[in-house]
Amino acid sequence: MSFETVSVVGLGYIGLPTAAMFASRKKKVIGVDVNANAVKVINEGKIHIVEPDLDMIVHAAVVGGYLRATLIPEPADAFLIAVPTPFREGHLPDLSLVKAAVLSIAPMLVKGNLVILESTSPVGATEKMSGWLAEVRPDLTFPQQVGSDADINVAHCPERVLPGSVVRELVQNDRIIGGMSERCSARSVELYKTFVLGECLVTNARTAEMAKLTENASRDVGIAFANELSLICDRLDINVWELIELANRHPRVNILKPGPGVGGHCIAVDPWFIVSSAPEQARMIQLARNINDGKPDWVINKVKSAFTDAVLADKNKSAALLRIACLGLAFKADIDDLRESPAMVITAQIAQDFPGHVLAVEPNISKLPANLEGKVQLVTLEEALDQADILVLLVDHREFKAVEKARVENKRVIDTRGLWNLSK
Ligand code: SAJ
Repeated sequence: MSFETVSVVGLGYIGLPTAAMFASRKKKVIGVDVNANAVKVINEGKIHIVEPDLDMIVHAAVVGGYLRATLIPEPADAFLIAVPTPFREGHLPDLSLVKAAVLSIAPMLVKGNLVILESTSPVGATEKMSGWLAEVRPDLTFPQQVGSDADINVAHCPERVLPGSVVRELVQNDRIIGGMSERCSARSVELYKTFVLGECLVTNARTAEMAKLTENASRDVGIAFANELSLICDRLDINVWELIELANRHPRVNILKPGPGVGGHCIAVDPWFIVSSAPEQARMIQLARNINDGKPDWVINKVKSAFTDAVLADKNKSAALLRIACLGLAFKADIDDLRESPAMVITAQIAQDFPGHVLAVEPNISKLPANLEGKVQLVTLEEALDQADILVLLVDHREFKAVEKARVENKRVIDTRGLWNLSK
């Protein structure tokens, strides 16, 4: 049986583009979300998130009648679970949203259905999910019971797309397919081949889970190395950006970039799923997390010293008139996503330490988030360059890259991204 109807549960940064991709290949797609506003917006042919090119694809899919969003699950041939898997107290994985999602589709399941967990998950989560389904549907068989003969096929196929390039990467990236049986994998490959041009690489569910976590932990460890270098170089009076550029000219060295810390919902979260399942063995992965999580405090201390220096240096200017401008609030360049952003953490802390002194520039938003409202002043880049005594460059947005060196040379600059090649 081929897949006529595909249901995607969770219409966020991954679920919505995935739903739109199936719809663009003329599958009937039922998108499910608990957020009534998201459902409404999507059914109007619009999107509730920012991702290049996605608006056009969703619009075409909805207008063409291939994509429909709903609050209540409906029967389908395949169900894809793409809900968040955050961590809770103590950096332990929280699978409650996955559980709620699979229990909501459980009553719809019929023999021949395929259920895929796309959400990044700790090792063993797919088996757990299949166990929850088996508990509430004793009338059906599952792969943990009868392998490839199961009524319901179950797999883990983690998404690996980069926010900002989701539409292209969904199609072009290779896809890891971790079936709970050979048949589960074969059915999943058949489904993804609807739109994936990359290779579908078949493995088991546990390896697929670990592969996704490994990719992000590998990047986190790489960034931690770069962040550690930035602290060492600061101490030794060496320009870390020049250092990395030189070292990277070695044919087998490729050091990532230091920054103000690691943000986003993936790289700063996923390594903890490895740590929680093997805490004694995952020593480097845990240390990398701590190094990256410690970077915002280091930047905040730099700002405090710069402020003290500025007060001491300019006796003619009242300290009350000093302005600190935080450039960038998003978690990375050229996006509007402020969640889990080290730039936000740093700006909020500086605003608390220096009330009345802080300006913020974020070209991708028009309104400050609630926690900064009334505490910092959202200004344009020009205003910040005119008014600020101290510039804290937090995000490598293209607007900031274009700033001429002459505009910033006479200010105290804390350049966490090495954009202006002034900082050590
Ligand atoms: N960062 C640095 N230095 C670097 C690279 C990144 O400080 O050299 C920082 C960024 O500024 C940002 C954070 O790391 O705060 C993460 O940004 P990112 O662009 O590296 O990654 P994400 O979180 O947007 O997306 C990652 C990707 N994973 C990998 O590249 C291994 C993506 O492919 C995954 O699909 C995504 O996580 C996910 O959903 O898991």
